[in-house]
Amino acid sequence: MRIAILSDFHLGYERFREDAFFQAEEALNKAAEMSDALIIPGDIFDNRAPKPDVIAEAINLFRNLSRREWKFRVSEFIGEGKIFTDLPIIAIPGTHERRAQEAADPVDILGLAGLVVDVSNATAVIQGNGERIAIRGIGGIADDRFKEVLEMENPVPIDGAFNIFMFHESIYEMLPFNEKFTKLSELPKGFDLYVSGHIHNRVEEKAHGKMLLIPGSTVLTQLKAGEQDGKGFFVFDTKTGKHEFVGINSRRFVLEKIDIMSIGKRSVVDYIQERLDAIIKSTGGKPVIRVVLDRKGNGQDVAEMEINDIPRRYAERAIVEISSSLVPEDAPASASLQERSGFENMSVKDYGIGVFLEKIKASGADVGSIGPVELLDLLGTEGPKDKIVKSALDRLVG
Ligand SMILES: [Mn+2]
Repeated sequence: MRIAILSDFHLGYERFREDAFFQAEEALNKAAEMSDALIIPGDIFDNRAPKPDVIAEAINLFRNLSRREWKFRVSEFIGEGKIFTDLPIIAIPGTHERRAQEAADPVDILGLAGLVVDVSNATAVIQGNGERIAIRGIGGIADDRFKEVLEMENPVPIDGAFNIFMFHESIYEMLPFNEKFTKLSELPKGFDLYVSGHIHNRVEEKAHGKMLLIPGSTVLTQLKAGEQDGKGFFVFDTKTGKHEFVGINSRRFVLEKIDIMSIGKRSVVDYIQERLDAIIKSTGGKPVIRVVLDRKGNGQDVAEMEINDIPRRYAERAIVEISSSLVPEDAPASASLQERSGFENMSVKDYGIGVFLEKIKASGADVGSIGPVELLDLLGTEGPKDKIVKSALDRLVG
């Protein structure tokens, strides 16, 4: 069976709203043409409470897929929840969609509408052609709780099937700046293929000797070095064990570092524009170009006003951002370099959670079994405030 792995569409992402939709559409349609099943490891939506028009967009996308002639269907569902379709389109919510445990998240809506099979905490089996493919999912949760949930749920493969473990989490080997992140060796054993979302650049790794595939997002979000590769998805063939990456027509991102010292006597403005022209020519379309000026040299007379005017001048052809490198003249040891790259790699939400955790720790408050991250989620739930506070208190002291 050919399994397509697509992730992190971020439908409704404000900055590139149209890109998010059209690139997800292209990826889904292309993947459906090429494969027998689609598995989506989280962050279909950018937000846990998407606006109605974003939900409508998503329903349109998935309804088109549901009308295709799928050769194989979901034949078994083991675990929590219910399914309302047997389409071989299997998904979990990611961290962007996460809500308090009992609350419905937007992937639940797609599940209830019979457009996807939600394996947040369940296994779906697709049967056909003498093969059984079992997909065990765990929806995105806070990084500091993942190991605990793995212990509690103890996901195990099913006998006589090709077993896929699907999750949505930070992995230490890819993001080596927080000891709490799960290490490859800590993933549950015995699966034939591991699949995750969350990381927005493409990753091909091994876990317990088997492939771990992370396709990356289908839309630009973080604008960091890893997002310079084109976007797309994986197709994995369970018969041969081989996989391929299939590109989509996505807006390109280029990170251009310019060391002002190296330009010599030439005009900085001219040099930047030459680079921009060359990049636009090579990427096609209207790329996002982030220029980082390293001003360590500082000896040059830099025409600041003219530099600041470049993005406007290129507005028709590219989305240009120009900033100065934050590396101080006497850049300190590598430890703080690591810290900086850690911060670069972190989403605003993860950073916020980190701050909340520190504050709670410092206050000495005991948040017991609920854990600070779920408490934060619960307090952020929409609804009558007295009810939310009461249920938070119940979880804290009850
Ligand atoms: Mn994401």
